[in-house]
Amino acid sequence: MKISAVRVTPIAIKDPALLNAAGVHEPFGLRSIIEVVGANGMVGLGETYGDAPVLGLLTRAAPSLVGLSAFDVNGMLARLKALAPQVSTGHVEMELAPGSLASNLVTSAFSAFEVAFMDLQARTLGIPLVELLGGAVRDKVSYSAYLFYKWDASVDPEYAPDPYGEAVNAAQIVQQARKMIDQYGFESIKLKAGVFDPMEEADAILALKAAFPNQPLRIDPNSNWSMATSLKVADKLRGSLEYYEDPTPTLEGMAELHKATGMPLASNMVVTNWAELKRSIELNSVQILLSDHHFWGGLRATQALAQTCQTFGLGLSMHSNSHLGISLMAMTHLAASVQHLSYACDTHYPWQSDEVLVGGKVPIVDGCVHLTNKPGLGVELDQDKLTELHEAFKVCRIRTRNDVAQMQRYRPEWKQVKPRF
Ligand code: GKR
Ligand code: MG
Repeated sequence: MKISAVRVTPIAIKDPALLNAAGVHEPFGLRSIIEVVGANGMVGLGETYGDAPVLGLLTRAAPSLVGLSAFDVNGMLARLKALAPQVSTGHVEMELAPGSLASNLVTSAFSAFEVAFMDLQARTLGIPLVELLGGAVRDKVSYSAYLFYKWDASVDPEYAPDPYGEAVNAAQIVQQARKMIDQYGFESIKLKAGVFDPMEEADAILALKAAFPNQPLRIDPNSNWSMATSLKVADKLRGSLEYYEDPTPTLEGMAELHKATGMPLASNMVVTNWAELKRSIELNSVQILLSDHHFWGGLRATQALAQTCQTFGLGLSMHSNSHLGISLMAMTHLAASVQHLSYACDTHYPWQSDEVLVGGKVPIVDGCVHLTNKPGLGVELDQDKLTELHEAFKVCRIRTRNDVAQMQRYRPEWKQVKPRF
């Protein structure tokens, strides 16, 4: 079944002032929404980063995919590869924004189109997308609460008010967790760290443990801690963490930390491609790999990644960036198809107030997103919302995510330093 049109629409979605190792989230996150239209009139959906480098490749590639079979993902990859050398990024790259990494461009674009192709294939066959991935081994996928230190929206009129307010200490983090868990029923918790004094951040984990004794806990300072700091935090949190996510930079650093502490280390930062995975296995740097279909090469590549992790005795979980419901459903169909992906995935979704889907936000119930029997990803695009969020993109000053520059608006002396503590 031939593809008759491909549309790529950049959108800007409101994002709160979430703090991380690089700085602070800008008031808008950028996403690209992909529509692949089949000759049968059906439309497959995809979603990925909206940063200029990847958007450039997606937009350039779109017309070249017309006429391909919706089942020919290899043909789609060949066309992307043929175009990629002509795309020059000309942008500063930010490690926390994989959408701006030149090395990931083709893989990111492939992943986004692969989801849309597979959504169209599944809609054409009248089956849920998960069936194209071998079928569901679970009918719902667990997600963890994803807590952030953050500023209140009043810090800058560019931020839209959000229901969570400020969180700059352990008590406010516990409040944030309570609110998020009350609303979504999450059964595990991740704290984004790397912002304040590491011992205070470890205290926040202990406060969460006291408040939610049955919830598995994770802390992720995005490689912002030295070996000495990572060891001190490990001592303090021994027995309190499900896994210790990206405490310290480099594969060598993570291997040394694991050897010294025996703690399970997880990463979406030191293992971001197959070459790094090979090296990580050689060094025993990372025991739990945090996958992300957006830059690991799509849904089927992530299934291969799961198989590889299983073979080498590694655990597999999933991390996220700011995203909407198409990405959430792609993550859900993928995670539902992989037995080995047994940790709760993390999602930024509760932080997003905008949505492009008919009916609004995808429900998260008891911490889970449920699969349905609807064809494809099971969601439909709301064209009015898409237009509205595209208009927001047009007037928005941001073209590539830059949390460092955003922080410098408030603290001109701020620099990205790694590790900071
Ligand atoms: O959105 O600030 C953020 C996160 O830090 C994100 O950029 C990371 O990619 O959530 C991700 C992570 O697990 O490191
Ligand atoms: Mg992480």
